[in-house]
Amino acid sequence: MSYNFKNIIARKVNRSIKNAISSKSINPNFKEILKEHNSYIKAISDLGLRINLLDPLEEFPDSIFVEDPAIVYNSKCIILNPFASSRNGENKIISTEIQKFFDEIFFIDEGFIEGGDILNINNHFIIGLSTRTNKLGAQKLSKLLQSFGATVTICNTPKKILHFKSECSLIDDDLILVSNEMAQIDYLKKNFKLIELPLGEEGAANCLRINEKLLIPKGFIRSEEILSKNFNIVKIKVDEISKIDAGLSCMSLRW
Ligand code: CIR
Repeated sequence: MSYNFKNIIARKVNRSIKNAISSKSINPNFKEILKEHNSYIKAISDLGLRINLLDPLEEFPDSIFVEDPAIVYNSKCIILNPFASSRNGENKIISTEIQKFFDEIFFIDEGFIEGGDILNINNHFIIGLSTRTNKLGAQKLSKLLQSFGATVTICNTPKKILHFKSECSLIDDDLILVSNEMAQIDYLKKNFKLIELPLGEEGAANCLRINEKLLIPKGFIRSEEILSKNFNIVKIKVDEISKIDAGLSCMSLRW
């Protein structure tokens, strides 16, 4: 299952995170981010997963979002190619840091593609074209994943959404949690069961299913009510992290 995990890689928080990319032009507070990151790591550790923490990278303000420069599929690691110029370089560094965890490492070095645009559902992948992921990057990754036996569909990410997964998450075998805007995507409507969250609670659609638990961002009362009916939820505060357009999935690589 795409949500059964034993390990994560995360990166310790860098002080330069105050200069991370923010569509709202907000400089987040280092100490607040640190608190939120610590609770995130603790929550995942409490679930019994092994936590592999990489050193902070001061020269890359957004580098705690390790989901973007790499993905893991069937114990293989694929190093991606981030589009954001202040992030392009995280991929090279992480590729050397993670060698000890994987037998095989592959590279996408043509086109641009970030992990936030890749949704894995068992042996299937949805890649969302976005301002960070272009056709060439998506096609190159598609070809590689297909050579591993996976199937891939390339979709468009709605215009105002940063990454495909900013507003959707796999929360059960064929069940995807979506915001209202993501719920309009024909491919998702036709092929999956969807739970659509109420307008105004888009941020809650970036959840993280890990084994029997569903990590959800704190503060989305109506989403919490909906999800707690069928899921064993764990609430995690991400108020400061969300100021730099990030959420629960971005802060780890899982396998
Ligand atoms: C960025 O703009 O790249 C970061 N501030 C946020 C990255 C969020 N990553 C993700 O959703 N996978």
